Amino acid sequence: MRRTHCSDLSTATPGEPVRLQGWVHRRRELAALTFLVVRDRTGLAQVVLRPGDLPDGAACPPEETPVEVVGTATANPQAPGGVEVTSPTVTALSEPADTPPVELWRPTLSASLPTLLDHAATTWRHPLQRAKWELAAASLHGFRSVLDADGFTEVHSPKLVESATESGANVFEVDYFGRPAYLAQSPQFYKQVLVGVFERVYEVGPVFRAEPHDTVRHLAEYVSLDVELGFVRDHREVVACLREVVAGMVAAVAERASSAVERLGVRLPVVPDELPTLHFRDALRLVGAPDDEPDLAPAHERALGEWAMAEHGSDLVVVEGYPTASRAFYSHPDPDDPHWSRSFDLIFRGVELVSGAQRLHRYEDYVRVLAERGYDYAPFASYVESFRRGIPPHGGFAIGLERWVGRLVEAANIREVTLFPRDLHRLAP
Ligand code: AMO
Repeated sequence: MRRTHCSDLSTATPGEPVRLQGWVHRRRELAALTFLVVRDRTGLAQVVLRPGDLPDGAACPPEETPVEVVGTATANPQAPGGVEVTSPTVTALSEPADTPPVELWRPTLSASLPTLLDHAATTWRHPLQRAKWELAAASLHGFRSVLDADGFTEVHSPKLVESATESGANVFEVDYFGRPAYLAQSPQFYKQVLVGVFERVYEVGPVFRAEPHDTVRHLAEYVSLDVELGFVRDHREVVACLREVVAGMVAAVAERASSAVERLGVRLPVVPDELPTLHFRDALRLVGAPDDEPDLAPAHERALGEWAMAEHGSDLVVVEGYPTASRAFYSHPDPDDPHWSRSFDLIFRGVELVSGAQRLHRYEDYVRVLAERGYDYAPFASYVESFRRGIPPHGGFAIGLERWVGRLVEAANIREVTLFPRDLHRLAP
């Protein structure tokens, strides 16, 4: 007999035999009846046991037991979807040794964040938890679809590398056959040199940051959605690509994760044709920060998010032209005033979601900038040497997946939307 998924039970013909597989979501034992709510990946279904449905002496399986239920589809207006399973044979497929750490059948999870995280393998089963990752999965689909349709090639780059890419301090060092290596902070160098092969590349993968701070928006490992494209005139072309990608992610969430959107009450952002854009200099003025501030603080980003909503009705705002000295060495300076760079950040609901830039593409510029910044050439040699073989003007960006989902659901803490977060204190589960 074919498996019926819980969400399809409502379309079963009354009297039809059905076979469900899932977990016991809730068991309610009344005087004459026992109600089992079975949960599978598609939803919930009600099973009704009457005396005699269980073999003599057998107990009804407790919550979170994986079960197979074979029974009869029966119309009942009070059941979810109007159909329930009656006269069932319930077979436990494995016997949980423990009761769940939190009651997963309750409509909302009332456990503290540490409890949710300590028991993540179980607590992610809750429909509201699962829904968050459904947003992530749909977003990834949208990200890939837009880029696949636009001539990009998906790549995978090494995660064991010989130099830091973003800043010297925040790297995890590992022993690589007796010499030091690092866990990649980003695929930055590889995506740039692969522009020399494929013109347009993207990568979805884990990156590692030895973040010394305990904040609600930093993880020690996160999923980076990296994009790099060749033959660009300036960073504005890169921002235009970013706009399409974000619009595609929102569209995919709306289309593929509509029930998660509904369950979580997600307010999907409207992505304007032209993203509101401010120069860094003007952004500082707008938030009342001193002119010589090298970067935007989280409070500034929050204020810019409020400004974008008040002035443009937009959840998104681009800040471009950060000071060259405060961006990574590979950022392209503004040719009209090299104090500023052709870099940008995208702020989503008051939090930095994306960093990007046009990059340097000439070998001599890399050699000069590394010397100016006092960096040792050797760890960068293989990357920089690639620029001697003809890499076109290019640029790109990276989106932090967990930040994206975090802002979509307006979570207070990035850990709420991360399957198995890694941070200063957490290495398990
Ligand atoms: P950056 O370091 O700004 O840029 O990172 C890009 C985006 O990644 C996310 N992010 C993080 N998410 C969770 N925890 C962290 N510790 C963390 N750090 C960063 C943010 C951020 O905007 N190579 C450049 C990108 C590029 O220019 O293409 C880079 O990695 O959403």
